[in-house]
Amino acid sequence: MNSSSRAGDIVITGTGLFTPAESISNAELVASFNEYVSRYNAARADDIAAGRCEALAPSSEEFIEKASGIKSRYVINKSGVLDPERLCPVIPERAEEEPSVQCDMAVAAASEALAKAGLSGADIDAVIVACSNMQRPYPAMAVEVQAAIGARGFAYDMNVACSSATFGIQAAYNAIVAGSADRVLVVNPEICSAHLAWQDRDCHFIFGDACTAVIVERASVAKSAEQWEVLGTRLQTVYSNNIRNNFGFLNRCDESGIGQRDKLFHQNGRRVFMDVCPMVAEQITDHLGKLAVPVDSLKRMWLHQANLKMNELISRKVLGRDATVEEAPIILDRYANTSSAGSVIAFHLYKDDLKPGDTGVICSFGAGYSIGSVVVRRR
Ligand code: CO8
Repeated sequence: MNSSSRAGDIVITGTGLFTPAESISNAELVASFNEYVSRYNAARADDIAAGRCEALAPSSEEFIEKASGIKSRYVINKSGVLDPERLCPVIPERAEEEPSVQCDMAVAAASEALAKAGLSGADIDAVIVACSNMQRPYPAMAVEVQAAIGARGFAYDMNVACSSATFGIQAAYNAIVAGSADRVLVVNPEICSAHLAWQDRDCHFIFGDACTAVIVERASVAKSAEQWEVLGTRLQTVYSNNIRNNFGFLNRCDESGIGQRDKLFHQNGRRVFMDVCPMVAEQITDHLGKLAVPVDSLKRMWLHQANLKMNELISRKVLGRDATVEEAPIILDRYANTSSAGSVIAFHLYKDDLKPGDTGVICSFGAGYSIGSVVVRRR
């Protein structure tokens, strides 16, 4: 391991993406949801007629696409989600000797990132699993991934909801600056389908599953021809209950709360939209200013992928005009919101055409509230 680095010595050299094999279109989603609603209302017809119970309202493809820009989403399991009697993925538990589901996703994404960086697992000396939901509290998923790829050093899990990837990249950057690692793998295995209330029409369309991986390393040891110099990272958190999930290990200590709606993702989506967009635009603008990167030289914004209108508004505020699809690429139309993976999917899929010297920003935002920006320049 080398002594500590200065800013400018740290590069992103590889990215990877695992996309589940199955996907669900809005038409399929709405058909199964509306079947669930018909059955729910029919089973309670007398109570609904007598005003003792409220009828559920159907969902619509038109609303989903207009409100969010989402057309389909990838999921680990489709049949369980679309079964109107279940509306939850079927993901069988595995024996303790088998790799966990999140480890499998992480290794798939990491393998691509390692190959792109010209590295093997043994070259990595720190692994960070950064995502919204861990499938178990311990042993850390990151330690399992570290063993699975044959990495050295240390590993740990961290969670900052949708901002986990950028917070993970800053943690990797800091580890290299401090001299505690040379090459860090950051992976974001998001199984959002397992934390989504598919019975709730306000949010049943929002999320999908995916895993991304990023290799952050000291420039002096990097082997890859493709290098993205990290010009700077910035994080911000402001406490809010507007996006929340109360699932946790204390739930069993109060039986009255077990299985209640608040133990899955819930949000005040409109409030989130209004609160977060200005904060994100201000952070990007201020961060670029501090790094002396003129806004009109910015070639790309790889934004968190939650809502099309949010991204249009944020990029308009930053640029002072509408962004083109090249400047602010969208992947949520086919992936939906994959939490922390979203901005990295955009970076992974839409960076190859940029030239040496071109600058862009990876920016995530979500629950907490949390915002992370990573400004990169192609070498
Ligand atoms: N079909 C038809 N109508 C509907 C539907 C539907 N499916 N859903 C709602 N409606 C109705 C509403 O009832 C409402 O009717 P009315 O006007 O009569 O009251 C009307 O449509 C409008 O509803 P909304 O005001 O809710 O609609 P919006 O235009 O605000 O759109 C969105 C809703 C798309 C949710 C939007 O507000 C949004 O995207 N907000 C931003 C949210 C966001 O980015 N959240 C971040 C969450 S991610 C994160 O950080 C957490 C990580 C955890 C991940 C793991 C979990 C799974």
